[in-house]
Order: sequence, then C-alpha cells, then structure tokens
Amino acid sequence: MWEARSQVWSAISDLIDAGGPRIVYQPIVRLDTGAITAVEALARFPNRCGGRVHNTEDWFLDADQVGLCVELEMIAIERALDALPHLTRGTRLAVNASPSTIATAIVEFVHDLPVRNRLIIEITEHENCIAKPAAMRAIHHLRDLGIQIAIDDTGTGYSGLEQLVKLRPDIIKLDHILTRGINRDPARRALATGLVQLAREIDGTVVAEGIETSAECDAVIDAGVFYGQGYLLGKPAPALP
Ligand code: G
Ligand code: MN
Repeated sequence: MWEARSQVWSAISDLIDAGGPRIVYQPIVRLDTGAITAVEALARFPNRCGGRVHNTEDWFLDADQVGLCVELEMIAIERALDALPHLTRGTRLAVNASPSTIATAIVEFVHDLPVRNRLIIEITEHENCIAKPAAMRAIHHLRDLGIQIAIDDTGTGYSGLEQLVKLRPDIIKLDHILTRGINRDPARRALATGLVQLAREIDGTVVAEGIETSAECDAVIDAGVFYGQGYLLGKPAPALP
C-alpha cells in the first residue's frame, strides 16, 4: 500500500518537475456567428502511469490521493497561461481549477498577472465548493480582479443547482452528458432551457459543452443557448485556434 502510494507520488512529482502536463486548447464559440469568444486550456498527460492505463481524470484523482492535486493543477494552469499574450484580441482564456486550488493558490498567483481580466476560471465538480468558506472568499476576490467564474460540468457531481444559485457564476457550462442527444430528448431540452432562464436572472451565460453533431447544435440554439464547445465546433489542439 505504502509502496504503491510512493510510486504514485514519485510519478506525479516527476511529471511536475518535468514541467507538468501538455496543454491543448479548444475554442468556445458564439453559436449564431461562429466567432471564437474564448479558448479552454485542457491538460493532457501520458496515457500510462507505472504500467497502468491512465486518463486525465485518473491523474488528478491520483494526485489528490497523495496530496499533490493543488500542485498539479497549478502547474497545468501556469503552462496554460503561456498562451495568454498570444490570444486574439477580445478572446478569453479558460482554465480549470478545483475548489481547493481556488481556496489556497490561485488568488496570489493571478494577482500580478497583467491581463487577468481576460481569464475565466472554471470550477470543477469534484468537491463541494459552497461548503468551503475559503474557496467562496477566493471566488469573490477573483471576481473583484475582473476574472470571470464558470461552473464546469453543470448537472454532474457537485455542480448542481444549489451551487448555481449561491455562486451566481458568469458562465454555466452545461455538461456534455446533457448535450449528448439533446435533439432527441425533451427532458434534456427542458434542462437547457431552464438553465438559460436561470442564467438570464443572474446575468450569466450558458455554454453547451460536447456538441458533436449539427442536430445537437441546432437543438441547443433552439433552447436559447448562445455559446458552445465540442468536436463539431473545434477539437482540442496544441496550438491556439
Ligand atoms: O471537464 P471539462 O469539461 O473541463 O473537460 C472537457 C473534456 O471533454 C476534455 O477532455 C475535452 O477533450 C473533452 N471534449 C471536448 N469536446 C468534446 C466533445 O465534443 N465530445 C466529447 N466526448 N468530449 C469532448
Ligand atoms: Mn472545463
């Protein structure tokens, strides 16, 4: 057990020492014009760790188990921010961060960032953010600095309705599970429409994630969603779109 943990710890600290994960960028698009409004930075890892098959989520789960999650997220964010000076005018850069990282490391890091008002922080769903006062304080602070807050993967994990009404995020990202087949499912359409209405009330916008077909794209537009992301609109790629 101890041996296994120490192997995981070594694999992750080696990766951090080597500069962290690779970063790819995926466009977030205005659905009526096709214009790119933002780019999400996504971390990409070796697909094996110590002989085991490992996806991105496995790497972050392992890091969490050995107490390196904040370090791993921060190095991914630092690498992602390399793109900030190269972004096209008027586009924003979205990075992913868990409530623990937001509570402990992000504020200090972004404080001296010159173009921080072009940053979006997507809160990932693995922990309950609203139950963490330090994360909530940090989120207020980030907003005061001009940073937009998105709730990632809305509809799954902790990214639920209570979080939406308490955080009142600038951006609600509709999880791809809810976008998948939305053209064939009135229940998914009703959820999307409801979130659009909620977004209006809180002065936010909805981004539909994981749009793969034009039928899904048409259905989210019909539901009143303005922005989208997904393989149909642009795949994650090493260069900025
Ligand atoms: O958790 P988050 O929403 O930040 O992660 C997005 C993940 O979904 C990335 O790993 C990205 O590569 C993947 N992704 C992006 N667009 C699509 C899509 O259209 N379909 C599917 N299945 N996955 C997607
Ligand atoms: Mn995300």
